[in-house]
Amino acid sequence: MMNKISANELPQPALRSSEPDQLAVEILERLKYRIGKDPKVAKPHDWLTAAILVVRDRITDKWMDSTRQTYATGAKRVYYLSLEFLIGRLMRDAMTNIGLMEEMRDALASLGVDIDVIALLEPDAALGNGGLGRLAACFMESMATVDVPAYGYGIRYMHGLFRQQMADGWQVELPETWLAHGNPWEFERRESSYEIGFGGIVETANVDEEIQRFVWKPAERVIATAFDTPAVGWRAKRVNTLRLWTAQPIDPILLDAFNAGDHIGALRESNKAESLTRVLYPADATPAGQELRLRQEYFFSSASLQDILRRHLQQYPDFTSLPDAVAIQLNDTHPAVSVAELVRLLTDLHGLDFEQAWDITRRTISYTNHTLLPEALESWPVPLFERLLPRHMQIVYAINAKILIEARKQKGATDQEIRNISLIDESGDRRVRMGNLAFVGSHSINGVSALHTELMKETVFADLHRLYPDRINNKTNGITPRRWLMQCNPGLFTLIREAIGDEFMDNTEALQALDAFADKPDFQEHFAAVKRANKVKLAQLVQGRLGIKLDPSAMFDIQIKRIHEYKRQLLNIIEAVALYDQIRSHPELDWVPRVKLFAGKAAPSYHNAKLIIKLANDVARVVNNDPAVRGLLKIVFVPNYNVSLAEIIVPAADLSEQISTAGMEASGTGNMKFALNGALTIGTLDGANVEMRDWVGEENIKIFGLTAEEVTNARAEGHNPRAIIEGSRELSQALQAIASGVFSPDDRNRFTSLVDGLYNHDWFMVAADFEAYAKAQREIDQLWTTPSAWYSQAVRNTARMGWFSSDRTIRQYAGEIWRAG
Ligand code: B1N
Repeated sequence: MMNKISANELPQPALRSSEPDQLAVEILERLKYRIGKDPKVAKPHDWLTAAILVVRDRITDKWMDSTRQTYATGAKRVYYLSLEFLIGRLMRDAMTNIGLMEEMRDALASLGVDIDVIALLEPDAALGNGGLGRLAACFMESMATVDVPAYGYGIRYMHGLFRQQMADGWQVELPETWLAHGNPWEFERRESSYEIGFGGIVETANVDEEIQRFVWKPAERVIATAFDTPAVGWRAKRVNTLRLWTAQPIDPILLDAFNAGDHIGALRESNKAESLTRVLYPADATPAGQELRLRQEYFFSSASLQDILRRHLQQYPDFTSLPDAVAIQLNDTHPAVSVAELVRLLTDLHGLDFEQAWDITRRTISYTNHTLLPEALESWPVPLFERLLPRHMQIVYAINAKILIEARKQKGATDQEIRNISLIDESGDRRVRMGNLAFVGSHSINGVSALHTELMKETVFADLHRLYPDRINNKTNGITPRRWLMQCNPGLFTLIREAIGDEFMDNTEALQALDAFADKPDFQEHFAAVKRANKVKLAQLVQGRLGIKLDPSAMFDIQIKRIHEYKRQLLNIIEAVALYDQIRSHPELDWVPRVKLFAGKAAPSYHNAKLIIKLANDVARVVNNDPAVRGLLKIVFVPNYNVSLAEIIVPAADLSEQISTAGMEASGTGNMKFALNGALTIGTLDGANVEMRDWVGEENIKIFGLTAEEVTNARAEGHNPRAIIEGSRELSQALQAIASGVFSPDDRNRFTSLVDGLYNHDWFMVAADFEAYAKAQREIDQLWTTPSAWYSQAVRNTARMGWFSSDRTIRQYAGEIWRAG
């Protein structure tokens, strides 16, 4: 039997009194003395800031405890270097984790303020593009939860990921201004500032007869200043630090120029420095490629390493202990210049010899690879690298010489192997390969799912793997169950507690106990009711924002993620067009009512991705307004996808679309969020989908399409998409309709190029997988008609996803890579 528990009644850690009365006093105090407002004139935003300050102050007590404890115990510190942290809102997360959610709700209510209303005013911190940035945010929360002393290091972008608007179905990008009302979570640390150089020359100086030192004289310098945000773990066990750097000029104003009347010129330095940290590059899974990006990468790597070394010397006499006291994790190659920078700091500034510095560097640094897409591997033209970072260029050559000599002399590498492992790509214009630099500078190189890790060994890093066979390992991604279950889906959270008790709150794998409820009619009924309530909430949002009415009893079929050809939103849209045809041709059949919901941003320069968004909108307009459809199919593209929107959409999904071309999605993490919240997955054997199938059981997930191996073979054999398309009446009719302008009467050729691409090369195997996908969709329809069968599978998905908690991922990093915590 279920024992009744009221919603969100979470056990609290022992802090100071958390009575709502006491909290209300504190809120008023912050309002008055920190914001300078009388409650009578306070705006909703002021209440939000006051509430956050109260929560932040409570967290700060714990934060100091954590820092003191790390010093006292000499525990190893982990540094997570990432150019992206896709945080979203923090208030609910922080309140839940310190166990103050209900008390703060009551305290605010006693002051006449609705916490749910002010919570919506908190901007999303969107300092990331997609999965890679969100993973970093989940890791920050999990590192604090599993008690690993850790710092996240990144950039405090003034503008995070752009805001997406639709203009006649086309994506339009607008700047995002998350700092417009200030940021009550952060502490500016003026004292933690470092000089960062660019350009200039390298001179040599003789230390004595034998030893020469290199002295880099940069032509430009800026100051990196730290802003710290606390990262609270579950039950506030520990609070870690997210340290984000901002760039400032050394001379804020050139007074001589100003006094001479050159008022714009007087600010040139200032503008140049500030432009360094002004915006996040909006490309996902593709390299940004411009000089400013390399500057950003070096800027935050150097600031972080200087900070790490300074902290180390406060506690230890020298750097021989660095690999035992410090672990530095590079989140993809974006901070890979850290390998050369750490060698530079240890040799040029701290006087170690190259061999010592190299040994310390390699034992301290480790690297996570997040993509195999060949075009996504970062490399920089040698002339650019040399001009911007002349000393680092020398160090890269020195490392390269060491590695290549070792490979040739000790390991008998062939010419081809030498070419492939070299840090310099000589195949065209010479370029510095950041993946190879990160690899050779690390003791551990990990992939983010089992399949991805195996493919790393076989493809991009095949030769390096043969030379260093112990370095590549797997750490399958995870998601924090606090944000992605407890907070975003309170209905399901409460239902689970009533069924199986509280253990899953501290050990997500205890969700397994839910398996026993999967076939119980009354539990299924409750589960379905929770899902329905979440769908009603999403339908209200869609109605409010787009004026489109959704039927909550229809199947909510959802694909939300960055728009990318390899993720194959196009496959989904084409199948929707085919279904639209079928519904009209066969009105006599019992079609399952579906809502197909899309959301996601396209990189502003990614032409085809933007065209796919337009296609989704064009198809939606026609389908949604066709009376012959009788509301059986609704298509919506929800603009401006971000973390907060995901928190509403994910709990409302019946079906999760994870349909990337096999071998191309390194892991995926949205797949995990949906399944944890009781959606069924339709997906390919790609990324972490493979392991999800192993955990939930193949009878509880709908897998279709080519395997990674089959994709590779098909490409090698020169597959023939035209023949496939012509062999499928459904597919060719759908493509004809799109190509001939049925959905774009105002510009009939709008989508010709997209369709031609499928006929002529179809790199992403849309045609090849279409039939299998359409068949899988009809099987899903069939399952939907038997609710007891559907919910039995849905419950089993929730029950068996516990392993995909980022707590598990972080324990594996801590145990197997960092040897920390
Ligand atoms: O990283 C996620 C994975 O779950 C996804 O499968 C993967 O696509 C994503 C350059 C990237 N890989 N590479 C990037 C982001 C920004 C950029 O400028 C590359 N993102 C991923 C977490 O492992």
